[in-house]
Amino acid sequence: MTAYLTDGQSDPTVQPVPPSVVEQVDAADTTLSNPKRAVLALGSNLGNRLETLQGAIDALEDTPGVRVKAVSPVYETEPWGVEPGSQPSYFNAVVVLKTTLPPSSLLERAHAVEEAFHRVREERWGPRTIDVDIVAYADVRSEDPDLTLPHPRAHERAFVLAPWHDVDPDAQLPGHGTVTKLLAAITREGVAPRADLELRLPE
Ligand code: A4P
Ligand code: MG
Repeated sequence: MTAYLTDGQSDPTVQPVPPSVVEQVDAADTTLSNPKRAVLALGSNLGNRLETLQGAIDALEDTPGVRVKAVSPVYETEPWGVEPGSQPSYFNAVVVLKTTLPPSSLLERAHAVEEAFHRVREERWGPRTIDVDIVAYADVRSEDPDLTLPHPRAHERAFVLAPWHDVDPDAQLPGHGTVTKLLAAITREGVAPRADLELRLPE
């Protein structure tokens, strides 16, 4: 309290805070104390794939409002959706995050991480230094083409489901059931664990 204000007098320079603003601030506080769980899939098939995956994980951890809670084993996988032999193989991994960012900000951050690793978009499903996809964000469902949740192809991709299952055997893909059940229904052909490689959980 400033010395020249006597008890009972209010400072005439202070504007009352409208109730709508108080509500917004309170809602933001709830978000901060209530981080959401998000699952991201990382894929790289150009350059130093392991180094790039680790760099992307470290960059995610360096994001305010993001904590990387788990990092999966690395899988070497045949490119999906393209002519066999037309692209180098991928390294794929999954990370589990706790985040106070809303889904749209998390996607922006994912794109910023892709740009930091010089990802060039020339063709759909083209080779890339890094792809960062949001597989799931809490139990949010969205049909928005800019951010479809869960990721529209995650349920049929062993290169996403196998590493996710490794770090969270009880995981559920919203709207699709357990990852265990989804994995049992698809082939793991072309999706090989690389036990000789390891990604670090940032400290
Ligand atoms: N977008 C919509 N929903 C999401 C989401 N949940 N997460 C939008 C991330 N992005 C999402 O993505 C295209 C647009 O999708 C973006 O504008 C974004 O707003 P992109 O990363 O620019 O392009 P892309 O990755 O080539 O296209 P797409 O359709 O996302 O491809 P996928 O399905 O991610 O497939 N084979 C192996 N073995 N391993 C791989 O990792 N990855 C792909 C890419 C193909 N084959 C692969 C792998
Ligand atoms: Mg993508």
